Amino acid sequence: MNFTSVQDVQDVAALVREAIDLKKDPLAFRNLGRDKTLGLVFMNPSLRTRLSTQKAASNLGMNVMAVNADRDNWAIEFQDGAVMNGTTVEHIRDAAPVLGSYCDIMGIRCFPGLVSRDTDYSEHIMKQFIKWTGRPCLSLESATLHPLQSLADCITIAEKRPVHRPKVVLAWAPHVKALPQAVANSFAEWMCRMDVDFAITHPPGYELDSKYTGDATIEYNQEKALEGADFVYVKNWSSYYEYGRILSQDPSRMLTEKLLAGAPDARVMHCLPVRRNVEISDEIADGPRSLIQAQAENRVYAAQAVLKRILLEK
Ligand code: SN0
Repeated sequence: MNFTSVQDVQDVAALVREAIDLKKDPLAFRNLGRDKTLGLVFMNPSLRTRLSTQKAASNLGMNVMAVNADRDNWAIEFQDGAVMNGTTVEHIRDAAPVLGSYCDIMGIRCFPGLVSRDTDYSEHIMKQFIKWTGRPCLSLESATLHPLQSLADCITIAEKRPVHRPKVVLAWAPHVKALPQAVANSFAEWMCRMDVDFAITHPPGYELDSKYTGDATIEYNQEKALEGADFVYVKNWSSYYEYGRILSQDPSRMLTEKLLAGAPDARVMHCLPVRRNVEISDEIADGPRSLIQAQAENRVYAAQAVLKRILLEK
């Protein structure tokens, strides 16, 4: 089993329950992963994903090896047939089987280049790791998706959900850099599988691929979208259709208390890292609405539930 998208999960609610059970007793399966090795490859920086996945694996008794492939390793070539007389030093066809021979399960982080939509959305880097390591692979955020984050978000929503069917709003926020669509795509596709009322608000031009957003309501008017929200998920992403471009830096879309006037009970979520006072105000980040730390904590149990399933399958 690979874990690269919600498509790899049959019953989202059951996986969320399994993660919540693990949270109550994290060491209940402390021997399940004994003598198994998890290899983590980071082509990009990480704080939470790296440490929460290591912690999850150690709760299951696994050994973990992690590399910052962007800095520590030989530069990897991903192009088939490349004449390697430039800056790349070894081919994925040579490097990945080595990793596969050392590890039982692999985790891969590979951000998009944000230059070519076709290249990024083909997930050629993740696919080559899957193909050439020959091991079950979990996505630690790929070019287009971040499923472990989304699972942690589903756990957080399940824990904090009100008695009624909650209204969840994914709210685009400004940023200084062009960011991937991965967190937003992924959150959308997981929300479409949860028992929630899901809406997305962003400036025109920031539409995500409808493959991920499904039947979600798209509401450009942010104030209207936020009205009556139970959960507001703040995230920046660059344009999908004008691929990788920043079309707006509208500061009025930074989430503040004022914007939540029509949503008195709203809890605020962000996957971190967050640019304070650009994406959300300090008053929100430090205030009682914030679920940001709860989400980060739940990353451990998201990773643990997924690793447990992969280990039980082998
Ligand atoms: C990444 C993203 O996909 O948006 C990782 C989120 C988990 N975020 C960033 O790269 C933020 C970089 C920055 O400069 O703020």
